[in-house]
Amino acid sequence: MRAAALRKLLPVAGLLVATGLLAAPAATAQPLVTRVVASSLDLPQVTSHLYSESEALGGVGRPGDFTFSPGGAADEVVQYSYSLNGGRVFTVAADSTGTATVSITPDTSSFNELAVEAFDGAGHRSGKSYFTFLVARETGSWYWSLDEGTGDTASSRPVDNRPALISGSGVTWSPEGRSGGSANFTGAGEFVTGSTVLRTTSPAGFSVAAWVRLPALPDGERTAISQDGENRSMFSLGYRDDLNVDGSDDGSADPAWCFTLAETDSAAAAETRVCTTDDVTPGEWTSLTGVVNPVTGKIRLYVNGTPGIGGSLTETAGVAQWDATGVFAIGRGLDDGPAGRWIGGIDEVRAAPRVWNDVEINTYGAPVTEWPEE
Ligand SMILES: [Ca+2]
Ligand SMILES: [Ca+2]
Repeated sequence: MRAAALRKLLPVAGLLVATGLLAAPAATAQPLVTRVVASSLDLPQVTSHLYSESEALGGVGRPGDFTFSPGGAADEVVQYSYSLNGGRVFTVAADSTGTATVSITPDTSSFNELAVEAFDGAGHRSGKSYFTFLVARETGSWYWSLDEGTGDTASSRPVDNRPALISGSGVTWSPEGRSGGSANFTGAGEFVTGSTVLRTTSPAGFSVAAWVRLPALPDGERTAISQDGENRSMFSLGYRDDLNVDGSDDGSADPAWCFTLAETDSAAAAETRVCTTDDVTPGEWTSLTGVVNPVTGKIRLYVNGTPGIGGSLTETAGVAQWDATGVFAIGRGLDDGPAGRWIGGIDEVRAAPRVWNDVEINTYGAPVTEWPEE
């Protein structure tokens, strides 16, 4: 039946329902293809923790939570139907407040359209709300192999529009690293990009990772990777020896891997941090992965992959509280000037504008397997 013809019939169908000559759809039934009840509910509201109507976020295959709520305060919604991009129609029951949250995985980048309709217990329906959101293409991740071996620039992949240039002194290339070549630092210089890499307050969160090697445990805080604000690194991933991490009452600080977030862009800012004393071994290549997840409200530090493969996971409540609009640095932090310059090796640096899953963390961060000799 053509839509125009259907619309002409709708008032008639509504009259039939009102007079009991035609049954209204049951609350738990699949929504009918033909509209038999005139709209009497307001269009439902649709929000998402991750996806946005104005900014490309997430990615194809990246599930996001979507919350449906009644359009009108008096609407007693018991069920929603929804479909993505005109595909299969699903239903979900509303809770006692008339809201429902579902996980939906976009199947295409750029524009996606979610159609949502509300139903009450009397079989009234709202008509469809359309939530159009933008899904990011998988090009917003950055990788610096540090394989160059010569010159003063580390190029980025998959596109080289965030090359990192050497500044300061004491930065040299090494033909050996975790994979291919790497960079060595003496605590006097670093690599910096020409512009910002991550939007640190993105609702999709972010993941940053580096393979690091400390020939000897250095003094003080040492930052492998960070992103600048005006005065302070918004995050820094690296080594510290100024915190009592092991939880005992010994009162003494411990050598530790840490992922640190500054709560404001000031030199004296309070910090949210996760640290571990696991696998702090001089001379060993070690993978550090820091993850900021705004959906769970937690920050995490993984060392040598997830616990599922023998790695270490430490987490705490925390979110990125401000946008760091400065450069991305490899080999230093920022704290009222360059701070915590690295002394040792860094390799295979990555930055992703989303939360890595366990497979990605382990693909990146699993230690090189050393088979026992027979
Ligand atoms: Ca490398
Ligand atoms: Ca201690």
